[in-house]
Amino acid sequence: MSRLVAISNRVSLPRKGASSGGLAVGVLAAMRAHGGLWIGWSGEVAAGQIGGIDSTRRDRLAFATFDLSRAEHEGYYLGFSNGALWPLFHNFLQAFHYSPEQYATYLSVNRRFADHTVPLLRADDLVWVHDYHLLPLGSCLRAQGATQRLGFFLHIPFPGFGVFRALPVHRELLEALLAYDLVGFQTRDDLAGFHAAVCEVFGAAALLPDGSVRAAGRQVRAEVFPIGVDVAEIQQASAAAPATEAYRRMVAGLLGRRLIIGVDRLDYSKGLVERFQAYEDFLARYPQNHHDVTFVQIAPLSRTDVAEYAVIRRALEQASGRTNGRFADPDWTPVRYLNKNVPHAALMGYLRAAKVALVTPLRDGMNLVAKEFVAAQDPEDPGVLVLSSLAGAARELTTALLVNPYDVSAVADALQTALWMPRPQRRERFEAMMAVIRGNDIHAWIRRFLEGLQGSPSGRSTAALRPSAISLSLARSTGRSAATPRAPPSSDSSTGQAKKRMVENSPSTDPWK
Ligand code: GDG
Repeated sequence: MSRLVAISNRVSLPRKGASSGGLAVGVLAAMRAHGGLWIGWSGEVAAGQIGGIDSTRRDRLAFATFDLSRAEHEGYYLGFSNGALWPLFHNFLQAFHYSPEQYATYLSVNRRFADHTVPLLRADDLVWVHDYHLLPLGSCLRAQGATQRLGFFLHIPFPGFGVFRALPVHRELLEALLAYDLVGFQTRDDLAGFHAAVCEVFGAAALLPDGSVRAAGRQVRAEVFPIGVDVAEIQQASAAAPATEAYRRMVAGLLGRRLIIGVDRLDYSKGLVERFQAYEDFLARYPQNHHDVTFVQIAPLSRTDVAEYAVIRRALEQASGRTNGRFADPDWTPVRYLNKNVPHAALMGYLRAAKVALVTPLRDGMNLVAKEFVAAQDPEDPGVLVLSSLAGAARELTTALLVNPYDVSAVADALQTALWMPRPQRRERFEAMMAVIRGNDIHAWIRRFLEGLQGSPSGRSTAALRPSAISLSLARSTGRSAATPRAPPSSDSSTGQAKKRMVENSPSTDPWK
């Protein structure tokens, strides 16, 4: 098989016990299965001059990383990616901020990704680009002459056209996606959103009967590839967790009370405020559970530089304080709220120890925690998953207790139902979900996407294409001709000029995106 080149905003170097967020879980699994090269931002913001690319090998995998300048970090990462695309694609228009300057930086950083990538590519590489930070990367790679098969996977939802059109550059970005050979989405809802946008922007004739899109001189396949989890690894880790110190301490701290668990990056899309309200409502309306349950919410901080995240953090501190103030006794703390990163093995053990998982995002591309919770259960005595119908995972895990996360009292009722559900019913629901996540685990996801990409008609004919709107826009923003390939970056670690730095995932500095 061809070499795999994965490109994502942030490269997450494998580290023993390290936390791997949603995207990193998938990319790392693909790298481990196929070998190859992972290219992306180091996670470092350079104070002065930005260097070239840093190459390193870890666990027999190759990584090529580079730093961002402060202006790039602000405009591309905090600004357009996480201040415009993330909220918009999750239907949070109140948090959506658009700035043409940030968009220009987003485009120029995408071009820098291409600058670093093109010199490293081999003729028959399969290139797999991940997520919303890099929507126009395919177009940038093509503009620099890349003829390899290019695939793109969107980990987050694709919005309906009524929302997507609020982005002033929606047409340009949609057209940029056509530079790929294969575009993948988490659910059929996301694919439908993409198709709707294609029909609105390019006309209904652009949508072919098999779901491919033909427009702007390109043809691209578009399909659904729901991401999965490593079921076997989670089963092993969760079963072995009782031997770990972290697990023993957590369980000892429960004093025999039943555990309700939530695990989420601290993000407004995860519905944490509403979840805390639901738990408070549950304690108020079902007092028979007092002293018998503990709700542990693990919520490591993320994107702390984006204003909306500071707001949500304060709201959660208030909500947990209010619930504990209202219901706690000297010998019972109803909510334990941790802004901490828990090691993976212990986390899988916590999931197994829990009687109920509250996975109630207001919007989520998939939500791996829901699948991890199912995989981690003891098949003889499984816990119950309370799952938001607005998470992509709800499309597959249909025997979870599905809830609307905005309906706080309904979530409280579901929690009560889950805690008192008889074992035969729990097993029946669990077995149905297990069959789904086994049949579509992380390995199946990787295999299906890469087979799809390998089978795509190659992008070799692109030389004949007219420059796309995006390459013209890039040219405008940098004063360069769209048709002129850019010289590879001069500084490379192989020449010894690049500054060498070991990059680690710091648990407190956004290991995910
Ligand atoms: C994006 C999309 C999509 C969380 N806390 C800790 C920890 N985690 C791990 C979980 C899980 C991952 O992080 C989170 O994945 P999610 O899927 O829940 O959410 P996002 O990070 O928003 O991921 C999402 C995903 O990409 C994949 O396509 O499902 O919809 O938003 O694996 O276990 N891991 C450790 N300690 C923690 O404290 N070790």
